Amino acid sequence: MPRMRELPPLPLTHSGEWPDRRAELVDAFARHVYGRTPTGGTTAGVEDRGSVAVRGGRRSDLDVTVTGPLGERVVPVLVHVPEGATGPVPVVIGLNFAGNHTTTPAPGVRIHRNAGTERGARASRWPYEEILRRGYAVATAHCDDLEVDAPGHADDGVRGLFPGDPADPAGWGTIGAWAWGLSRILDAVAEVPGIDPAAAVAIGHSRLGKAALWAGAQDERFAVVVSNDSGCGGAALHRHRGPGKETIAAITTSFPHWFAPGFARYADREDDLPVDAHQLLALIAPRALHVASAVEDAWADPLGEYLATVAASPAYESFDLTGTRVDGEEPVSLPALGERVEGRLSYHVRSGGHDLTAEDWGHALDAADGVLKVAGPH
Ligand code: GTR
Repeated sequence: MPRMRELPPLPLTHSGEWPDRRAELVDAFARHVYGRTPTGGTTAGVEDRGSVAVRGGRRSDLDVTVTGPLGERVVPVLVHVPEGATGPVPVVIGLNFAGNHTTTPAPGVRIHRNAGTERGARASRWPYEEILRRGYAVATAHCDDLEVDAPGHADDGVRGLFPGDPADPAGWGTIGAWAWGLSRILDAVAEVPGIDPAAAVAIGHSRLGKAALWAGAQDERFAVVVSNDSGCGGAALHRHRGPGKETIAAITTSFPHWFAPGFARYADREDDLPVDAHQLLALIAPRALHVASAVEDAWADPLGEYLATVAASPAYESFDLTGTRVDGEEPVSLPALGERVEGRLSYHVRSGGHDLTAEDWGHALDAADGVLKVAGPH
């Protein structure tokens, strides 16, 4: 059996036509995969609940009020800003899985949800001191504060702020809600002194990496997008037949709430899906994109993620930028472990399994350094 069926084409044209082609492709991903993000939502207010000095910077605990036509919701956002910068700094925005208090052992951070997960339990995924040293601010919110990650929460999360028909096959899912939330956090950090909202990086691991890609695809204010082990429904090609990888049948059975209801139609029919991951990656062009894999993370299909970057590269080349494709040839294996394949679209695969590590952050910030004006390291 061939390793991969032919991929749907990139809508490659003269780069001047890209805005129109881009809009059509965003619409195709909305229709078939994530559902349509409604318009009319805003960030209505940002309240600082307390700022303290931390090593290398300042930490602020914000309440961000997001609104839609049916109401509003308050989302706690934890922001770290480096000290001593002479001008506004770039900001990395990413959601976390278990609560803002799990991203740092610092005792002052509010416990809003998941009191059961200890302070600092996920701190290895948020190396704040090093991020600050590199000259970046960083903002995070608990994904459940936007919408709880389980079926049946469409009404009590941010989707509940908008009218919608739950039976609509192209209605948005939880990934769409999280992506919308990333854009609202970008609105909010634009109000934080010392942050440059024109230098924003969307980052996410795994299911939250899917959300970062979809946020970056829709919201061109994100100058850089980082996908970490996002896998199926993220950076991995559905049409790549990787051993032990997650399929559309598996993901829509375990996590039916993540996607547009109509996505499940493509279970065991990946070759019929009108879009594939390389087109999602191309939607970030000509902005910077970094895709990260872990070699033992077969479920996320590292080779399928790498091949997606190669197949997305022509979109970058049409802007005279480089992707990960070399000499127009399709690679058959992964690049060397731990080395970033550099380009405006870049890639790395590291040793180890499914996680967001300091090594991943290092490569991600290297990729961002290439396009943003960064004052660090301090
Ligand atoms: C898995 C899921 C993946 C990935 C992962 C995660 O259970 O099948 O798609 O998102 O969770 O978020 O860690």
